[in-house]
Amino acid sequence: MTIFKKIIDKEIPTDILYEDDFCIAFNDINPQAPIHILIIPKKEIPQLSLSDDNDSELLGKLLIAANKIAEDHDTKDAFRIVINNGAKAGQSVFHLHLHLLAGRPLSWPPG
Ligand code: DGP
Repeated sequence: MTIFKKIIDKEIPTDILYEDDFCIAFNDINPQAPIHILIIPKKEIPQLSLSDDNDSELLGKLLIAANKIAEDHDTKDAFRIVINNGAKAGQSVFHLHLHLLAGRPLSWPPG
């Protein structure tokens, strides 16, 4: 079981910033920007590449949740969504999650 599943199950107390039937969101423990929020599905999908057509609605819901969370944080017009897929791409927790980054200039290309 991943640490994120324990957060979903409320086994590890975490300040939940957003929750609906599909996902929860909370601050990243190691923020890379003034706003760095993780949006995670309640369904256990280890990484994006292991999702399939049955997850289409869920994946859309995650992005719509990101919009709402960005709006709640007054950063609707300037945020970045990142999904690290696989250890070589920087994924360290194997429960699918979106990083929502905002609150500072975000350069491109990313590292
Ligand atoms: P990634 O490297 O893409 O798998 O991102 C995992 C992120 O999860 C990383 O930025 C740090 C964060 N993180 C890991 N463990 C915890 C935790 O227990 N609580 C919170 N809030 N964030 C965590």
